[in-house]
Amino acid sequence: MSETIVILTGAGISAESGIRTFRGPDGLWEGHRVEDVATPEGFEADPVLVQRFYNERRRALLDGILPNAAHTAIARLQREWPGDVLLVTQHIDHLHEQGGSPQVLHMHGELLKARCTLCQAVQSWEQDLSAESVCTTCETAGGMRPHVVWFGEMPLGMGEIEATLQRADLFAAIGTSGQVYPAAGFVNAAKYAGAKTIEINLASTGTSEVFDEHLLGPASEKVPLWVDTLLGSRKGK
Ligand code: BV8
Repeated sequence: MSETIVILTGAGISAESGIRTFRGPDGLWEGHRVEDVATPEGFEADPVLVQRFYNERRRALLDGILPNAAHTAIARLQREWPGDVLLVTQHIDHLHEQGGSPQVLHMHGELLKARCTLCQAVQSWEQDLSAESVCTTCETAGGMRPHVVWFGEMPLGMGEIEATLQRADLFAAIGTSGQVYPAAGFVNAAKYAGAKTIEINLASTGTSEVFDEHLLGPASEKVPLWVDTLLGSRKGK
């Protein structure tokens, strides 16, 4: 029976595509901590500010940002690995899909989707969002928000993630600082299930000591090497 792999990616996988990470040197947005803007309270208090935070990121994402070699290498692993591969991303961009991934679980939602708080419909959305935006399902304005999981909100797909971690043989965390939960706890669940664990990152993180292995360097360089090694090891079997 082929091994099950769970991959968790974070903002670091898209850094070389030109998308700023959250906690790097430039990790603030207009002087705001993301934890203050990306919250239901923040949206309640200043919806125009929070919509602007996402409108600017959505516009930037749609303005020529392309996947990098890390995204395309993960897509190759998903296509060629004989066992199950569950790709979970904390990031809200669509670069895994653009890089060819056949499956992506966006546990923190998606920048290119909007949700109507009046009828709960989730819809693709590439324009700016505002209080005037009209839901394509209930055709009502005033209830549209980014389909993004804010701090204090329940991440998406947790049932599938937890069930797959329990049968994982290999867990890889790529480009994440391991500071946001529950994602940061996935490595412990994987280890508990007996999985081998690897961290691929530019630098060590707060959870580095939990991992069995580390690949230190840029994702666009290290992830293709890691995938080649994994697939090469299969060829011999
Ligand atoms: C929840 C969407 C419960 C929005 C995001 C105290 C202790 C423990 C937990 C908590 C606590 N207080 C509050 C909590 C819970 C909270 C939390 O974890 N807070 C943190 C700040 C302490 N978590 C939550 O609220 C979560 N929900 O717990 O719900 C619940 C239960 C029942 C019912 C209801 C609720 C929800 C969290 C989701 C928040 N939303 N994103 C948006 O994007 O605007 S999180 C946000 O951070 C992004 O998704 C981002 O991806 C994510 C994690 O950050 P990283 O991806 O790791 O990015 P970061 O910049 O930090 O790091 C980048 C890494 O890449 C670095 O390590 C760097 O070295 C590396 N890197 C850089 N360049 C490269 C590279 N690596 C390789 N190559 C490179 N080139």
